Amino acid sequence: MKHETAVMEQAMSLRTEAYWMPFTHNRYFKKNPRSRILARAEGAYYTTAEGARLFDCVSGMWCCPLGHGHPRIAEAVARQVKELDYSPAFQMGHPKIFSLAERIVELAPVGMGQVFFANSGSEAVDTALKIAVAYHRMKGEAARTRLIGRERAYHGVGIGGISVGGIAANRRMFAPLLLQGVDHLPHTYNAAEMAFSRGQPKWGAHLADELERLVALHDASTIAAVIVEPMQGSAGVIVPPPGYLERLRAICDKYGILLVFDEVITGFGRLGEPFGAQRFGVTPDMITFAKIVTNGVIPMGGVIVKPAIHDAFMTGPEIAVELFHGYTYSGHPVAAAAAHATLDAIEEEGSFKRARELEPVLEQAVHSLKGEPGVADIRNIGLTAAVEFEPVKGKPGLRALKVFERAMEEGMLYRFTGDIIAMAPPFISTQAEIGRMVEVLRGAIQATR
Ligand code: PXG
Repeated sequence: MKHETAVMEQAMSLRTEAYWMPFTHNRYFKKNPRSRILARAEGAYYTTAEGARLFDCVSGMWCCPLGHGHPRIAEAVARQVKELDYSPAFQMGHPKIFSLAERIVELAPVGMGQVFFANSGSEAVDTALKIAVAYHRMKGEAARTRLIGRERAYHGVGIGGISVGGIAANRRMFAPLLLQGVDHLPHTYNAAEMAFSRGQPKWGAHLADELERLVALHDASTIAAVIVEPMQGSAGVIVPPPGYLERLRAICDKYGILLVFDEVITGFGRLGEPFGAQRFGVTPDMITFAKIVTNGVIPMGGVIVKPAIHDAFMTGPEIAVELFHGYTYSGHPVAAAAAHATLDAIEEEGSFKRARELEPVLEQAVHSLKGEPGVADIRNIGLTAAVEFEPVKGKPGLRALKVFERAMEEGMLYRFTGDIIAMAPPFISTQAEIGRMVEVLRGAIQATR
């Protein structure tokens, strides 16, 4: 109890000046930080420094679906820190990272072969883009350097990631740094055609044919890779129409272009299957992952590749480094221990099945918000959903911010971006908790109309 009080007191006597917060309205936040300071977490709930209990509607930031303070993961991490806290990542190894790579390949769609480790989604994406360009060069096609992303995509904040990404605010400040030779597919969202769709919207598969247009424009011999999120999470749960990813796959095959799925959000169960690739039945050439792989407890990311990509590098003298890329913390032993424990827990708790079971519960509940004031669209797939509002005139983003703040007073921590509220509840949620998550949202929508 003494410790408990100390945690709370420390949180309440904050000096906020020195900390420059990421992706945050710093000045607004620091005017009244108290209600947004988290002191503790357990299971599907946070406790704020003021002692309020918040249901974790987005599993941290999409990364903690097994719940906070998971004993198995906590023990594995504590044990690992004592056993082997750090091991050099280059030219040395430790057992857990080899076995983890094997486990991740087993979970991945059939046909994947190796894993390259990084520490975040952003690093995973930049790693995948580098591997794509280098792969073609290894194969004697050094002119294949062009990368194709998609509008509204979020691929993290590295230079590569913002270049293939499609969120204007993340790009315009840094325009001179963006990679040359990048093009974008159109996003697949069209409110008139698909508003209030449940799961995959029917309309939009033809938008994949835009890739044919880009190939005609640039010539296939200049294009290295196409990268897409199978489901766009950050943009507010934009779900691919049936046939869309399949067509991207077919066009990439036709022209020898690598297809990368950025599964930082969709990897490890969010869509009820290990990866989005399995959910949608399309196998890419590379998969990036992060977040759920360690249940968010220790940072880890990585890229899963097909053996043909890996093997293309395994030429030249045996004593030469094959890929001049990697991070001090690639395959960190504590992250590896956290990931093993997470995968153990996923197996033991049947987490993917649980996400599949809860999917219709969430779908049913969230679509009941249709008709509430200002609700412009509702989207869902797997254990994730988004509610989009008509913006307040001249003040984009204000509506969702008000709903977010109101709901926090009622014990719900959603994510908001623009005028969208996103939900991605923990796999350990009960049906009643999901019901309440949506009912509190309804109340907040009505109260802030
Ligand atoms: N790719 C995808 C598809 C992502 O969603 C990243 C890369 C970057 O990962 P790192 O670990 O570098 O942040 C992401 C991250 C949100 C939200 O609420 C989404 C992300 C991060 C923070 C918030 O939508 N996605």
